[in-house]
Amino acid sequence: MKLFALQFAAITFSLKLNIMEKKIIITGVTGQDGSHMADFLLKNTEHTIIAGVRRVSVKNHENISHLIDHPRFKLIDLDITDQANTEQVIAEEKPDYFINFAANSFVGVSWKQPVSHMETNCMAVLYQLEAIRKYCPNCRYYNAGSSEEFGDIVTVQQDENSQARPRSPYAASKCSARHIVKVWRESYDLYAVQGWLFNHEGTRRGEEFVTRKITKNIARIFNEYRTGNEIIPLQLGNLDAGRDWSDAEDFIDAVWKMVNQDEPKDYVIASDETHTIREFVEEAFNFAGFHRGECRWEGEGLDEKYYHGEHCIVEINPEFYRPAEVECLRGDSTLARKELDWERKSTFLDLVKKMVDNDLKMFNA
Ligand code: NDP
Ligand code: GDR
Repeated sequence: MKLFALQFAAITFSLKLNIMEKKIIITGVTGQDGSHMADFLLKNTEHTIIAGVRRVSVKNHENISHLIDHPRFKLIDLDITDQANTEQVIAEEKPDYFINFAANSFVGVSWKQPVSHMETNCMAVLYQLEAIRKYCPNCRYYNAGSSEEFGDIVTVQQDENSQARPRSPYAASKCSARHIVKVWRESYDLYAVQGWLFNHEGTRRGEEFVTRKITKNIARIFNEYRTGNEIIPLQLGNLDAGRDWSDAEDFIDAVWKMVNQDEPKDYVIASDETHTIREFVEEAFNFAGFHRGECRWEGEGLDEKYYHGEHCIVEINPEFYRPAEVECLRGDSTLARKELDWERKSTFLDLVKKMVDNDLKMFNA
């Protein structure tokens, strides 16, 4: 009787902490968010991670190399654009959760590859939900939505009721996926959600995204100064676009909370602040020792340049402008803070400093 009571108490405790072992498929683990989610779940739960990766000729496992030998981390082949592959994986694994971070995630290239964006960011979601409906309808499903869906905004802050006004093939694909998630949720009573996550960055951010491009190039320029080599300026596009930036690590538990509510619901996750690319540049150079008082902007439009003393350190290259721009974004995460009891930990300046410090260290390692 005593043993039974002890066992019962242990089970209740496990349920409370959500530490009963479950099977979680995560896609996009080689990328920023998927790798952080795998770290978070291995650290905070007893669940097994089934990490779906597509075959590539040269392995790009930098973000997950520390997890490869973990006993609860299993790599499987999964190309999310392949319906047969998706169905076979879901039928075989019957996961308790499916967290879909895989995507063609670079907005800038989506005008050049619109079909592949639609296939990866939208059709893949349909394949996943259809397979879940057939083989494991109790699986909790998350698809990564985006603030880009709000596009040419009509309100200062964007929340769960803001209109979808996409400005790129990427954003259109995320809006289409959102409709699919909603229809499958309502038609088949699935637990399926798609959060609107605003920009989130960090030391695992891809190098073509503007924040990482800035901090990596600052490390290079810092080194050119140090070694007395020619200073090659960093080339950027639109400096005056505004983004709502956060630290990616702060968003992971918001996603986990989103898939663990009583009822499925979509939330905005954001810092609720806007900063321009220009501000990011100034703060990042400042942290690297190119102090604001020693730097100045000169010129206008495509001729604008940022100088440190006599050295040009930033110039404009029209190649990095987009056919249509999302000029400004600023989230309103009131609902998530209230209902998910979620709070970000890092400020904008914490994020800039963390990225600069990391890249300076990496460059000079
Ligand atoms: P990343 O670009 O860092 O990672 C994308 C991942 O998707 C990579 O692991 C990539 O694998 C994988 N992938 C792409 N195509 C396929 C495919 N056909 N089959 C299997 N895997 C594939 O993105 P983030 O981590 O930054 O973003 C995660 C998700 O969140 C994306 O859906 C993105 O659109 C969305 N999002 C991101 C925001 C951000 O600010 N970071 C904000 C809002 C939404 P591989 O390594 O093989 O290329
Ligand atoms: P975004 O991120 O398009 O917001 O999508 P990105 O960092 O690419 O661009 C942000 C803003 O910076 C301007 N910009 C430049 N951008 C890049 N990449 N390179 C440049 O040289 C440059 N110069 C200026 C852009 O015009 C833009 O206004 C990211 C991705 O993670 C998406 O997957 C995600 O959905 C959204 O954030 C929310």
